[in-house]
Amino acid sequence: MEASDAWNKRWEASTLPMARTFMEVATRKKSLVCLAADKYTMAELFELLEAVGPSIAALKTHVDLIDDWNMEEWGRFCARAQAMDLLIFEDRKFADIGKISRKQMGGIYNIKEWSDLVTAHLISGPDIVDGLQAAWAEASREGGVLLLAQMSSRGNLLNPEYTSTVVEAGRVHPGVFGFIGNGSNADSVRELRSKVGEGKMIWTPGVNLATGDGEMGQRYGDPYEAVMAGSDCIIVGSGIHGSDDPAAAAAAYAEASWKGLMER
Ligand code: 5BU
Repeated sequence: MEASDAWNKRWEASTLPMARTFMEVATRKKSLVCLAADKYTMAELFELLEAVGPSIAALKTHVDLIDDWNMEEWGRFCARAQAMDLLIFEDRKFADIGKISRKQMGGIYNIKEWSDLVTAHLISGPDIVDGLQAAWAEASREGGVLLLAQMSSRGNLLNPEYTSTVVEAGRVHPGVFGFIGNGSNADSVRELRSKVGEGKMIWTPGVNLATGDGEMGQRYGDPYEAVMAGSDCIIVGSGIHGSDDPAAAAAAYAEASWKGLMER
């Protein structure tokens, strides 16, 4: 199947090349799954990637969680992810002013050199997106920013009015790849999609085949429901890496997400 057929309006309306790249990868792999690779050693990360790589379309990292992180091994890890046809997404949740966020793309982790996507809060204003884009430009690379319009955790402060403000600013910004939405609640995703329109991605954490409450305030909704409500990518961590059989779990999430896209 061609990505343009699978994604229809989203394909037509997308403004960022990276969004089309994602839609192509997802179509090749019949998966709208982004793995939240929340592991604490490089060996565990490599093992997880080998097991689930074929069933996922993107790899979400928290580079600062890893006890034995070093640039050499990280470079090999990213190269392996690219060879497995994955986008690399550092969930850094940048929030500072534009010039500092730009510099935080460098430093010891040098995120600008290997990330295709990063998350940011818009709390400091729209210049954060320009700062992050300037960092990728310095590295002669392209990237996309996912703005946090909603969160999955209970009691978060991103109320509907805040969500609307983020979407209004982000939907017209060429550096914005899309928005993070609350995958634990299909109605929230639907509401977010109505605000966003067709032109930007919505990616949703807080997704698990076992719905309900998770650890420390996390909440979970169903992957198929999230896609039906307008999510373009389900971000799944413990549902995959916490399973006894991560490869089989990843395949199950891929199937649920792809079914959602086909029916949507
Ligand atoms: P889980 O194991 O599927 O609960 O992991 C969820 C991941 O998504 C984890 O890496 C979080 O940092 C990330 N996340 C989230 O859970 N909720 C949010 O609102 C945002 C990110 Br933004």
